[in-house]
Amino acid sequence: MLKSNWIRYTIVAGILLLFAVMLMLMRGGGKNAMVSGLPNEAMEIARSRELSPDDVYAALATYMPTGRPDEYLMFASGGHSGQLLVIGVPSMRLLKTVAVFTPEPWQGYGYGVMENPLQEKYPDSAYPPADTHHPALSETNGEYDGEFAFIGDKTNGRVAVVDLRDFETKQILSNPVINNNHGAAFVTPNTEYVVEVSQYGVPLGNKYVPIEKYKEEYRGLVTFWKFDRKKGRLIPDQSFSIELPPYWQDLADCGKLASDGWVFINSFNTELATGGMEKGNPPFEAGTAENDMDYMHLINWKKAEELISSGKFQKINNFRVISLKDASESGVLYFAPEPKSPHGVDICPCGEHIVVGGKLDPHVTIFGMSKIKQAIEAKDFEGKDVYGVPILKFDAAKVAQVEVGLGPLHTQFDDQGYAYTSLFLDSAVARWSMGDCKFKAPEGDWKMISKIQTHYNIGHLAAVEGDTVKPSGKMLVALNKWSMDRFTNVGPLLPQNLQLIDINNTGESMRLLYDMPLGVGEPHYAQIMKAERLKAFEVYPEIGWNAHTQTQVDPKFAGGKGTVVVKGNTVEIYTPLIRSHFDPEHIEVKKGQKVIWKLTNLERTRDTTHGLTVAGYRIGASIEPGETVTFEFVADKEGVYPFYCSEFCSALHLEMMGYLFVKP
Ligand code: RUQ
Ligand code: CUA
Repeated sequence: MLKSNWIRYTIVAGILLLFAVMLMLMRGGGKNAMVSGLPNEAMEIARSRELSPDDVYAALATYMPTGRPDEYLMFASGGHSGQLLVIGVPSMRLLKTVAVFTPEPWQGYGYGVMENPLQEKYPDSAYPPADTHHPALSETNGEYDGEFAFIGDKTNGRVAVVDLRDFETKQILSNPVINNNHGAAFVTPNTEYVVEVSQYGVPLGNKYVPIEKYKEEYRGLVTFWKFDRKKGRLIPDQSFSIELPPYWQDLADCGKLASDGWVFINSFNTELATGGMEKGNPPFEAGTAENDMDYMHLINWKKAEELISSGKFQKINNFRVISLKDASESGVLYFAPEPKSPHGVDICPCGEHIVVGGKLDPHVTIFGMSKIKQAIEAKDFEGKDVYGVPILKFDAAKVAQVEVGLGPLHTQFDDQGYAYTSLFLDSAVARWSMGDCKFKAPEGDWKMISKIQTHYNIGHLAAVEGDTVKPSGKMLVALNKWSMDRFTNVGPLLPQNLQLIDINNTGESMRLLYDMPLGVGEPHYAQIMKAERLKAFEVYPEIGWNAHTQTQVDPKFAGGKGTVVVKGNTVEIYTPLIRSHFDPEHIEVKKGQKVIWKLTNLERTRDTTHGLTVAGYRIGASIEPGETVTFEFVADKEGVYPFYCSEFCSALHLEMMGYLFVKP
């Protein structure tokens, strides 16, 4: 064992030497000392740190020299933090926390800046806690286009829009019909719609109905939020929902190519369990797990659009909703039986196969879109559920089942015809081959191939562009719920563990490359995009830029001179910012006056952000090069309040300050 390790060390040392020589050649010479010294030094480090050859391989595969950007970007849910995290892959460096549902002081989000949706929606600063689950990158023809990201908040049934030109949240919408979600957000192949699916059955429209009427009056819901790419906004007036039975709808995926026009949603609790263990009823965990089969919901959203345009909808809280009856009678909604308490549903790259992980079943079940369409055409139903929804025969929709292990949840795909399913109970990733699919593996059969252990309790996994029409393969990240013994103990609340796994070498087993602890909340899902797809601003395009509308506003503020205009009881202040002063530096108002304060960053150099905080007032801003931000507040506390630039922007940054005088 030891001996073979040393043989592998020698190989690694050889590779390092080769690297060094290549580096030297690329640099046209270089310093001989570095080249001849490197392998020995590296060997010494490997020896003294007791690194195995696998460790050295992993280090080489993930290390990013300074100044070299990552090839991929992972957009991960920030879980309870309510935010969206941007992580470089393969280095697993956290690049940004995009403030979405929760205030964020550095970005000045939720601290009085008028130009953001949090301020718009919660002017009283009473922000509800969020629980983000599923980020979705915008797509064009089923590929990520690098323009927008969407993310769902499970707790409150909200969906948000992030513009990837500046990585800022532009819109937050609460579902008007239902107050929780889970299957959100998912996008259709051209981002026509952002899909949001409810989780727990409730009375529609936020009213009280006793639980005894669960079957009659509680419902599930899927909402299709129309996305206007030009405006960068979801448009409620052009959106609609479809009423669903009060089974608990779970994850969803949008069809593409062969299945374009369809959305697939898993469900459990087809038992219609209503819980109440304190009253002697079976608890939810038992009541929802009695049936051997639940129902995958097949939704034809193009048909649904036709119903909407022919006026076949009702309005709930002024939002268009297609009734369950209309949906099941007019070909919008079908069911296909799916094994026991399923969780994830994922569509293969060509759109033909729909993969379901039944969390209480050791198989993934693969359904075929052609078979489903034929069965619907032939009306080959086994019957209807209690709400009148036609149910396809299992065998008429199913293509194959692959036994992958315990607790299969979610599936991703690579470019070689392999699928990867997370196994929660096994704490592992299963790699299996795709059979009769356009993306079929060399094995040519639906077959289990190999497994890799993860640490621990994996939920989602994300492969590079692994849920698009063109997966890239190469790497995947396991998003583990527990980290247990992986890191230094930082108290009973432990970080989650994101593990980077090399899936490049299909001939060999998968390799674990990197553990990234994440201590901000549970990142449920993530998507990994090629970084080259991004077209982010380096600085805002014009001076006087409103980041919320992405337009230049009020060019008069671009002039660069500070002004104060008093109109009755309102004081309007225009403050340009440039290294290293505010203009004006003295702002005098009378107690009780309303202040409208606009600040513009005149800088055109990258990264010259100025900040603003004001003592005593709940104000915080990040004013990026070119940006204009606005505050409106009543100066209701008399006194002398220093305000200062909160970004270390220059050597005289500490001098970049002023006073707000609130006179009696
Ligand atoms: S899910 S519990 Cu995406 Cu597996 Cu939310
Ligand atoms: Cu501007 Cu510090």
